[in-house]
Amino acid sequence: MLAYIGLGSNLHNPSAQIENALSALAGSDGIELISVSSHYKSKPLLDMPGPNYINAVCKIDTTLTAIDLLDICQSIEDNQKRIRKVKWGSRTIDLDILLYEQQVISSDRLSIPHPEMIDRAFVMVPLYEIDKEINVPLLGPVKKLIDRVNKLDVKKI
Ligand code: A4P
Ligand code: MG
Repeated sequence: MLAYIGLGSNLHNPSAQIENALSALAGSDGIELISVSSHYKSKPLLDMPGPNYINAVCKIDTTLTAIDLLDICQSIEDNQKRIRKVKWGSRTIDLDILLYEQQVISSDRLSIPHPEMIDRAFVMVPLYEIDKEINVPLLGPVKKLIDRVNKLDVKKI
């Protein structure tokens, strides 16, 4: 199954946190890392207090189900000492499953496509960088959706 994962960090050397999480994903059973975007810098959403974020998106090929993939993502977050305090608060690492094939999933633990992805430049710009031909189920081709976000909100680093 092809899946796309968004990575974000704004604490404790964010670029290193992202590289670390990518290595952990690549080293997980049932996951093959296919491609990774550049790193992008942006301000916290809604002008929340805290340092700037670094974000990236990766494409994987996986034999895991979406829920098993979420378990892996959350264990990587835990290993990198992510502490969940405030919704949208600063974090060492956040892994969001953006897309899982063309599946639409809506359960207690999982919403795919990730509900806010299409409004976030820090997701759509790196996603478009690595794959210009994909479709977001129910919402349409990334090629069109990319025009919804302000590309100036993110800076490639
Ligand atoms: N969950 C549901 N669907 C998914 C999915 N597709 N992928 C559930 C991953 N998790 C999913 O997530 C809470 C719960 O969402 C999980 O238990 C899982 O079952 P969380 O990461 O523990 O909590 P959170 O941080 O409060 O929520 P979330 O949704 O990850 O936060 P956001 O909306 O991603 O916002 N600004 C910039 N510039 N860059 C950023 O990356 N990130 C955030 C976090 C805020 N501002 C930002 C950035
Ligand atoms: Mg998350």
